[in-house]
Amino acid sequence: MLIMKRHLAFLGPLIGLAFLSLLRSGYPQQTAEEACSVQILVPGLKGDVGDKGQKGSVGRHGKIGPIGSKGEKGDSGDIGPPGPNGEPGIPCECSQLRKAIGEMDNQVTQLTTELKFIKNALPSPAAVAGVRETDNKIYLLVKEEKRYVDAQLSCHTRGGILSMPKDETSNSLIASYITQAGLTRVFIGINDLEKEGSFVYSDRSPMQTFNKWRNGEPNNAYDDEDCVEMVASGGWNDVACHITMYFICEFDKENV
Ligand code: GN1
Ligand code: CA
Ligand code: CA
Repeated sequence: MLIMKRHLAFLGPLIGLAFLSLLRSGYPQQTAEEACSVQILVPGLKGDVGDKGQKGSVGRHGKIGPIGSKGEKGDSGDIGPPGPNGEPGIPCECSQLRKAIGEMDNQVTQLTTELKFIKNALPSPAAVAGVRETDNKIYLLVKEEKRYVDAQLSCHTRGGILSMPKDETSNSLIASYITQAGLTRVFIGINDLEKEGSFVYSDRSPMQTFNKWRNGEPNNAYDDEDCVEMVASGGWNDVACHITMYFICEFDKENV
C-alpha cells in the first residue's frame, strides 16, 4: 500500500506539468511537436529524506483487560499483645471448695452408674420391667394387682401419680410398655367417680379433648364402671373400680 502511494506521489507532478504546458500553449493550437515534448517529461531524482516528523499525541485509553486470577493467601498476622488483667476474684477457701466439688463429681458419677443399673437390670420387688421416658416424664409399670384407689395410692407413695396420657406420644408409649411387658390391660389415671359421665384425671383436673376410647366406650356397663383401663393396643375402656390389675405411674422429671 505504501509503495503504491509513493508511485502516485511522483505521478502527481507529471500530470501537473502536462496540464501547465497545455495551458501555456492553448489547447486548440497545440502542435504535434509540443504534444511529444509532454510525453518525454520524466520524473526528477528522488529528493533527500525529510526530517523526522514530530511525535504524535498520546492515543486513546485502551479497553479494560480481563480480571486477573485470585492471588495467593497472605501469611497470618503477628500475635496481638496480651489483654489487660482481669478483676481480682472474691477471696475464698478455694482448696476446700475444690475438694468439695471433686467429691460431688465422684458422687454424681457413682449415682449415674447405679441409676443406669437400677433402670436396666435390677428386678424390683414389684418386678418392674424398666421404665419409659418422654422429654419431661418417666413412666413406671407396677406389676402389683391393685384396685384403682390402691393403685393411685401406690403411685402417690412413690412420688408420682397414676398415669394420665394426654397426647398420642404418651399414650402410645404406655401402650407399647404394656405390650412389651406381655400384659393385656392396666389401670390408668382417669375416672368418673365423682360424677357419672364426667371424666377427670387422677389429679382431679377435667379430661382434655384427647382420648382413646374404644368403640362403644365409655359405656358404664352394669351401671358400675367409673375407672379406666388401657389395653395393649392403646385403647381405653371404662371398668369397675373394685377389680384388680397392674397399673402405670408417671413422674415429672423435675420432681424426681
Ligand atoms: C366388655 O369384652 P371386654 O371385657 O373387652 C365391654 C366393656 C366392659 C367390659 C367389662 C364392647 O369388654 O365395655 O367395660 O366388658 N365391652 C363391650 O368387663 O361391651
Ligand atoms: Ca361411669
Ligand atoms: Ca366399659
